[in-house]
Amino acid sequence: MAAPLTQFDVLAIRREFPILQQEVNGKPVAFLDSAASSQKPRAVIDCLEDYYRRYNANVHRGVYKFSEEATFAYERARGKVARFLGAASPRELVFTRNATEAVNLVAHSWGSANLRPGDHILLTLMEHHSNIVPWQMLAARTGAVLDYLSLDGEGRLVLEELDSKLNERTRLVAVTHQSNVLGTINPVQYLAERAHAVDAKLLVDGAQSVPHMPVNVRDLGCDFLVFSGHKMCGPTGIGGLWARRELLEAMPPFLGGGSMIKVVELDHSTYADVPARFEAGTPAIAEAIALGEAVDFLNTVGLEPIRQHERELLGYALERLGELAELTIYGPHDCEQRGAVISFTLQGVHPHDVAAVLDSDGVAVRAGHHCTQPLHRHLAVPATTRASFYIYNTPEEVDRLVAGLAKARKLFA
Ligand code: C6P
Repeated sequence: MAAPLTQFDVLAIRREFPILQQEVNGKPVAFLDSAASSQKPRAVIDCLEDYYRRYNANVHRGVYKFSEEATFAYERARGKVARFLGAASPRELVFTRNATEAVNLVAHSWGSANLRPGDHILLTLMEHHSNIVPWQMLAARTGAVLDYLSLDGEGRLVLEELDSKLNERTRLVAVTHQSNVLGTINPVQYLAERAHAVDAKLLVDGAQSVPHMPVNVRDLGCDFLVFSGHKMCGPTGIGGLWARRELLEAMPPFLGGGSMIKVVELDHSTYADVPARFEAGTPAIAEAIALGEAVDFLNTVGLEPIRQHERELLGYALERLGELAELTIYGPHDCEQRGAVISFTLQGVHPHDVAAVLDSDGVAVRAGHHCTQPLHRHLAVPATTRASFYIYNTPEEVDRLVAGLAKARKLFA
């Protein structure tokens, strides 16, 4: 029996997503892979089309009508996203291609300018490769040293380790706000306090939190926050870096080229003010504008109701999945400590086979290491199957997930 959801018209929201009106393998699609990339509402799709049909032109260059309109819409989108994150000013928001590019921007620019041999960067075992590999590359360039906070049996950070792993050599703590595998929501405010107590900076990977819960950078107390538009109802190819203004202003450019300069001489250049300094070349104009539209959409529904809806779905899913004896579920048991991402293994069935059986019933999930090989090594499994929920998912879809898993178990038993 499906559990009713309170005060959240999920069916009305679903109708805003054209792709969800389709059938897959003869069944209505149950899209349970929003942690990889979310679906897009009609307003976002229309916004992209409107730009190309009505005022397509480059930004910050032309004085003609299309270009002025495009520039206005692009900068208005920056303002919307900045407000959405609680930034003090739109100038603190740099558009990037995605969260990955934003981490690389910080590693190249801030990292190369501030890290010395022997300095420490503290990560955690649950990080996505995007929040590991750029720091490994930075460590190789600078002689800095990486360290990792470990996890307890429920996939939560072992915070006691901060006493020994945070010290006067620590320059940066880089941590995911919400794990894309375990769902664990990390205590970012506390980590900010602890990092600042040793004069280190805190970078928060908000790829999995910004789409799903209210995120306010000033409340979090972090120094950098990265995110991806495609996971929050926006297009692919657009994301961002929020950084404290004084940090951003002190950072050297990452990529050189057009739009990021003041004056170019033959042998040197001076650079534009932030955020233009970090947006070399023609940006993803339509995508940025449509990300602003996605933010409007999320604000209309409300981030608190979205979190509440997902918490209820998560609770229901954990309860129903708990009925399957052969299933191992990873991550915290308490819904307050996790987001609506559930990774699991089904005894005797390969995670990819589980996903294939679910797909045959129109249920889309992801299988693999989810770009978290160190975490999967820690969990001692090569891969997991992952169901992740968003604004448009229903309890009926949870029921179909559970039925599909029972079917997979039977098929492979
Ligand atoms: N995780 C997933 O299926 P990009 O690719 O730059 O938009 O996002 C990278 C990223 C960074 N941090 C976290 C916590 C993430 O979950 C992701 C993307 C997807 O879990 C694709 S691997």
